[in-house]
Amino acid sequence: MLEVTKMGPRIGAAIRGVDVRTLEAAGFAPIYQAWLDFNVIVVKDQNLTIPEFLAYSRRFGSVVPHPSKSTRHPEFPEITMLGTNKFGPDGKLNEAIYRRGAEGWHTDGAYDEIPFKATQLFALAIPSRGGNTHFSDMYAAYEALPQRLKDRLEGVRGAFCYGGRTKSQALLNPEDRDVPPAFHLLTPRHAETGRQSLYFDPGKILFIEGAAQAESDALMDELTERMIAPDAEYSHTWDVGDIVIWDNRCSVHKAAGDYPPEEDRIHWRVSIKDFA
Ligand SMILES: O=C(O)CCC(=O)C(=O)O
Ligand SMILES: [Fe+2]
Repeated sequence: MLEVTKMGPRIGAAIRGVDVRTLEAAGFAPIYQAWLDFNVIVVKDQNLTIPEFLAYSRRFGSVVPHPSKSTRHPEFPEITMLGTNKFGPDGKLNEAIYRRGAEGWHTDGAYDEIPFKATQLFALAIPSRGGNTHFSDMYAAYEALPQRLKDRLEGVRGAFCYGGRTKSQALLNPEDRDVPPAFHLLTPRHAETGRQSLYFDPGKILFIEGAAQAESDALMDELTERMIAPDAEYSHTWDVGDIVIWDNRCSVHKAAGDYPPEEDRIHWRVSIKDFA
């Protein structure tokens, strides 16, 4: 029997009692609904091969390769490896791998014309301490904005690119750097729930369309301050065998980046877009 347990005050739910390898369509429907309702869901106690993880991921949408080619699995380009090859040949810790996703709150794929609707991770190795993933609800962030900001941002788009204003693109191959920005509404309505959220990523946004530079900068600073609303967070403490999927349309996340670097923390990761 599928059991759904709420985890954070607003977002995050754990699902037990399923084996995602043998799910019928009728068994998947409540999982998809729980994901829309809770924004981030954790399916516990799974034991998967890569093809099984990909097959399950494809129930949520099209699985697309991530632009960071150097971290793709050599046989399965749709799989990004997190936490492998952390040490270089000289034995030095590669910070771009160790701290991947830990530089700040973000939403995955905002640099794309059509960003990833979801990101899903499967945990293969988890350190003895640290290494959580933090999530925060962007519906709550929108609701908590002062009316003045809601009015100012209605129908307004931001320009986003990989690396944003700092231009850090360490995980990209040279030929994949410096692509033109993508434009997205800053307070969109979710295509499936119809709820309005804040869509913002301080590490990827370049400017706010139609605003003079000083106002654009001030708005970006204010949104950075306000994007984490009270009680909007869920911090996931991983177990091996967890599948976690989050909705990039209405949440932000960051890796804690605080685990002992000599220990393994390894995930398979997929990026998911809407069905083509
Ligand atoms: O490793 C994590 O906890 C999350 C990393 C991240 O930001 C991502 O996979 O998109
Ligand atoms: Fe991320």
